[in-house]
Amino acid sequence: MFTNGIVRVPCPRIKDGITSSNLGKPDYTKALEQHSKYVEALQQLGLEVKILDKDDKYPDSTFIEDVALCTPLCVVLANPGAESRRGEIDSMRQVFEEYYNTIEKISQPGTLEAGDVMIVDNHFYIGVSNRTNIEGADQLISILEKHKMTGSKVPLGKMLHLKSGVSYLENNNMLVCGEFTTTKEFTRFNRIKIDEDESYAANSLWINGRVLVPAGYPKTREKIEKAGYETIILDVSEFRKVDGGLSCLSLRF
Ligand code: CIR
Repeated sequence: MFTNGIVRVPCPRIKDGITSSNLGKPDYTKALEQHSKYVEALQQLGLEVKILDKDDKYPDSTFIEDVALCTPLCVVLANPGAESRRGEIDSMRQVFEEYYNTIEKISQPGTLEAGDVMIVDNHFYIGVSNRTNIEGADQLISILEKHKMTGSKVPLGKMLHLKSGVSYLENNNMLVCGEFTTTKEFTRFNRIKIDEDESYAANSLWINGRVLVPAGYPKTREKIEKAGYETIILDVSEFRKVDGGLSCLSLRF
């Protein structure tokens, strides 16, 4: 169960965020509204949420999941592969001092964005992507092993981050989409396959027994409900325009 969450308010420059989509620029007012509803949902799920101020130096800074990996035993500051995001890490050490005795760090030439890391119990699947390189993944595996946890690398083809296409819903259930429907590391799970035309919703988010699902993906919602979960539907259309999904908007621990 998670007790804490950390989010960062979107900044006006979110319109300059990195994107591969052709959905237009985010509407800032709408992004703020959607973000507050997201925070309310986390609170409703029992999390104590720290809300960090917006930081207009970094257009993508609301996607705070990428800057750190929170484990039960330590936090690992990431080193984003996207150079425009590297400075987002700087202010985070101080934030984590309130929560963790042990703060680890991924360093050059290793790069890692925590959107590439999926936690299944004490094991961490690490996507090797355009943002997370082998060196970064190996550094993380060594850190995890030092703290008696384990990690393994999963190759990525097209997706931005590992969790753009796969989400663990606990109880052995995993949402999988696209290239991850055949990934051999995941065959041991009860895989719930997400249709290609709803691939964005593969980034749904389990929190304390319930699952946040993006609005507008009815087939995925139905599959998750059929698997026994109560869902909470959230509109995150403005974040989607800059490739952000539900998990990217918070750190949970
Ligand atoms: C980026 O490209 O870095 C941001 N525009 C979106 C980050 C999304 N984060 C995630 O999937 N964990």
